[in-house]
Amino acid sequence: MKIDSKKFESLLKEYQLRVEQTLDRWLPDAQVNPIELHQAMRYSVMAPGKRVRPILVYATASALGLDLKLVDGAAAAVEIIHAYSLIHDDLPAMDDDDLRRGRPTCHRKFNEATAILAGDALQALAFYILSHDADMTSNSDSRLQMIEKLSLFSGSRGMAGGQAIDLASVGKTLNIAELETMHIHKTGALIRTSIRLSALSSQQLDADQFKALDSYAKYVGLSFQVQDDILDVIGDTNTLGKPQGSDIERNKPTYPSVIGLNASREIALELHHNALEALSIFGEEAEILRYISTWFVERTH
Ligand code: GRG
Repeated sequence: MKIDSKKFESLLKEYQLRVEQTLDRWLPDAQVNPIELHQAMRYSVMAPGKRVRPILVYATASALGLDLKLVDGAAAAVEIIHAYSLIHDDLPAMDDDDLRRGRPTCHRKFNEATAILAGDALQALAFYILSHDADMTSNSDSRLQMIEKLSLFSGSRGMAGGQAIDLASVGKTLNIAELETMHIHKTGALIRTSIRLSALSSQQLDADQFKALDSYAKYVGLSFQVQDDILDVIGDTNTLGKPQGSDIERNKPTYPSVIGLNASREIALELHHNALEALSIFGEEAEILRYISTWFVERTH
């Protein structure tokens, strides 16, 4: 698809709206018992997030010429896993944050027990969607592989593992390789999975195309987090919707704290360059993915 920056903006809006409608369909009604739990799940998922992971699901599907209906379930599942991770990350036992997406965190709005349960229930809901969505691939082997990838990369060998490394690293000095490992797991794993789920929805993808997309996913997964580290230093709380400077305050190792702001910026741009390079076997159809990589390193929130 040939796009310019205006078209890119409108595609982002279209994908955000699309996943929000899908999420609304899958989330239990807030009036159904247990009411407080269902309210908390909706409160966190429907809060205004960027919907980066679903956007990647749809953009990859679009680059592969797939009907977006095929990946609605995958888009909702990755956003729901992300929402659960944010709820748990904000808990007093972890980052103990008061603000998320510009609103009180789930445990502040409700209570700690409800927030824990909302995260648990959301995690289960993501896998329910992947196993039940009738519009997804009719190939049960592909569906099983999607469930396998999401469970593997959100678990201890992916996102949850990265979070464990993150918590253990507070107050420690990490070298750049250790920092990269932490980020690749904590943030990169779910971003990479988002792209893989769309790739698995295609029955026509060859090995080279899969490798190229996975390589792109690896680079943008890391560039997104490097930019996040940069924004913790140069962003502002209102735009970010979460407290600026919280990594510094908590003495968490980040790219700027380990190598400085300028070198971090250079790494983000190098990752962006590598992401574009990875897509070189694709033509115009992957333009949306190229725009997303630019967005990740230029974003202000
Ligand atoms: C608790 C198992 C578990 C994992 C937590 C994702 C995560 C791991 C913690 C969230 C804290 C954090 C800053 C993680 C880095 C990833 C990141 C940049 C999250 C925020 O994602 P955005 O920017 O948020 O996509 P929105 O609100 O736009 O969806």
